[in-house]
Amino acid sequence: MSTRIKRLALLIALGAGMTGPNWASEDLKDVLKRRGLSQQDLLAAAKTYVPTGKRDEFIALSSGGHAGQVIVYGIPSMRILKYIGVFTPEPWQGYGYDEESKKILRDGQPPNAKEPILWGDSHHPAMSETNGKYDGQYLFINDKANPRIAVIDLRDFETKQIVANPIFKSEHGGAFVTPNTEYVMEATQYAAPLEPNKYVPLERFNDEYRGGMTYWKFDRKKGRIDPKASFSMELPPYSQDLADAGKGPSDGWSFVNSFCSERYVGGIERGRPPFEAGCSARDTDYLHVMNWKKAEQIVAAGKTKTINGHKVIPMDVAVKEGILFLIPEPKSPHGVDVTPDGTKIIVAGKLDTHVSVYSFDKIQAAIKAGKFEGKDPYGIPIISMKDALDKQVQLGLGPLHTQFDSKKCVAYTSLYVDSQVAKWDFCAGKVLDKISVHYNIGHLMTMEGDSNSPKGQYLVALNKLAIDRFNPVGPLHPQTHQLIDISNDKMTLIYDMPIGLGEPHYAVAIDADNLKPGIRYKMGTDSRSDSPHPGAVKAGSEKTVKKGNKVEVFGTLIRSHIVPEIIDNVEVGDEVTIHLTNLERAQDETHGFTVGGYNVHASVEPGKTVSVKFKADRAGVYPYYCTEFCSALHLEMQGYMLVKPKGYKDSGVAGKAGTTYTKADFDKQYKTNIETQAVIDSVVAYITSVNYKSFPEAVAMVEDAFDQAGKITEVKVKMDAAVKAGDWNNATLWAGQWWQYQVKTADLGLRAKTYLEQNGAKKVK
Ligand code: RUQ
Ligand code: CUA
Repeated sequence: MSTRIKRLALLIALGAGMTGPNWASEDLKDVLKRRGLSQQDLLAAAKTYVPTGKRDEFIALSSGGHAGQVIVYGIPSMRILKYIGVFTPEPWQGYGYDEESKKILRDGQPPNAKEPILWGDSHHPAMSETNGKYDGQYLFINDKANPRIAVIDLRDFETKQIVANPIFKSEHGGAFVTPNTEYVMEATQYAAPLEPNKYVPLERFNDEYRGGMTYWKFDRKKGRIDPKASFSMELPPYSQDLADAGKGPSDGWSFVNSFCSERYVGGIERGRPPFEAGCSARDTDYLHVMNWKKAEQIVAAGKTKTINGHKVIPMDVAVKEGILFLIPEPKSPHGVDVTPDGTKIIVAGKLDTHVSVYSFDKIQAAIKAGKFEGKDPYGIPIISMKDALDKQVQLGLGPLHTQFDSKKCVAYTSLYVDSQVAKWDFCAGKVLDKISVHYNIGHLMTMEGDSNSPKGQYLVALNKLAIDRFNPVGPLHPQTHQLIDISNDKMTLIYDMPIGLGEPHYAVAIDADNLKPGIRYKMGTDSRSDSPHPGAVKAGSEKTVKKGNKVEVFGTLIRSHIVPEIIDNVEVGDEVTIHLTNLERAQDETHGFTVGGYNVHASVEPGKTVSVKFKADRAGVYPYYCTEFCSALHLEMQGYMLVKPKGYKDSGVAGKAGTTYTKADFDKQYKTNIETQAVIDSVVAYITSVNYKSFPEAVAMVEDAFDQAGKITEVKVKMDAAVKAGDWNNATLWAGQWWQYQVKTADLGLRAKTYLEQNGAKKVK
């Protein structure tokens, strides 16, 4: 037997349940002592540990901060599952290195940018909702620095679209969705002229600088934002901050807080007090109350102006139509959060120890009665705080954001300055509990905490500073998420998770059962557009087409070869496009692709078609290969692209490539194949001896194994023809290919066997 076969046989023997020697082992008490763990630690470990092979209850989707990505992790284990490329290139997924994803990044470039923007300041992810509940279909996230909103499809966790805001220069209050994801909201942060690249001196700040709120229309059927059906509402230059949509009784309304309603312009270098002084001079700022359902009708009635091709409801129109109101809120507020029942709006003031609970009913009553305390400089009616307020509750220093529990009236608010989370009752207006976090918490999130039916159980504190919590890794510390158990009256801290990607401002978490991601694409799919890819081909139809100076390759990938394996009709200066379809149907059988020296990379999941494109501007030999360790012969999943100099003439010097094989070589390979078949047969015998059909995972592996085995017939025909012709070279090589398919079959068979053994398959014969 060859060593490979021996190894296969050994694997099978082990799988059959050989027992090992009896090693001395520690018990729980020993481990607690050795590691200095308390009962409390043990309890926390028991609450968070997810045993090998088991899955998490909730899936968190966190902003990747400056990395412009989304981080996916499980709760309660806090194990990171994936980083999704969103606003920035993500090499593993080929995001920004293949043509389909490059287009998404290109289409999402802000109008005032010239160079491609390759970073993002992503802040707030939002889950799509149906009737106010997380439906597990889409995720949206914003970029503060370069106002953009991205759409991620949760069937494949891929970014499908980025829309650049046509009128903002900075934003913060996004992404927040309305209860049926009719709109994705995005509010400005720093006011500026709404036209792109328009110069207006700061002296005209009050008159020509503006804020705004964009309502991006989401087309659920297409799974994309429809920019043509989207619109904005012009707002005063008040540094709009965070936003939230009404729900239940307040559905149809939206809320945005603001800071710097002083409209102060700093200038330290000119001897002026800084922004921070001038922007916190007054005791109150404004909560903006906006009716988006009515705004929709106003847009339909054409009462808008157009700026950079985008419909904008001017402020005076909004005032006249009665869809825009202001309410004073305590100095420099930060969060604004609508309660799950939609009756209250909670605003926290960074510089106030209180949270202010506004009553939606009271706001509506004031609007109906036309009871206003005055107007702001832009004519927007101001409802008095007294008329809108339900209560104020003193929580602590630096309250920021609020999330909700499954228990009625229970809310959690982050206290930035105190580095604490306050658990409180917004109906009774009293504090229930407080817990310290490490350190300076920004956002917090509970499970499905933005929906109308939060699930409670866990809370994650997204802290701004880690300081001394982890092993030091230089002056830049990891970001930290802390997991808190909120299922009991008293909150308990149960896990510290460092994240080496920052700054993750906000996160959302969904019940894992509410997600239904796919495992493969329909063969030949362009995953970024969800449509059949024009470059897709079936096995056997691969081709290379050259037209003028354009070379187009229509190739395929399957364990363990790339078709074509040689691309040699390229001349310096040609534009080369390589389309690749992954022919696999098996779960997790991803292939990657790159050509050295050309900054291209593709991740090609089963069924997907991806294109890479480059200008072959240098002559030479460029190996290409599969970049995922996909199979035993992964390293052999390779090819050559040869780029000829212009007008290259072959010198005519004879050369040689490869080894020559004899009949003896062929016989040896043939013998190996026969032995391998015996191994395969024994695996098949095991699988068919148990109830494998009751295990869909095993059935899929078995089908894939038969798929691989099925390719042997064709290869054998070629081998036989070569044997007949006495062509021992090709006979040996085709016999070798037969063996490759056997190895893949055996690999899958063994995987299925292990799976069945570990999952309690029962003997049926
Ligand atoms: S907010 S600074 Cu989400 Cu607290 Cu961005
Ligand atoms: Cu395909 Cu490695």
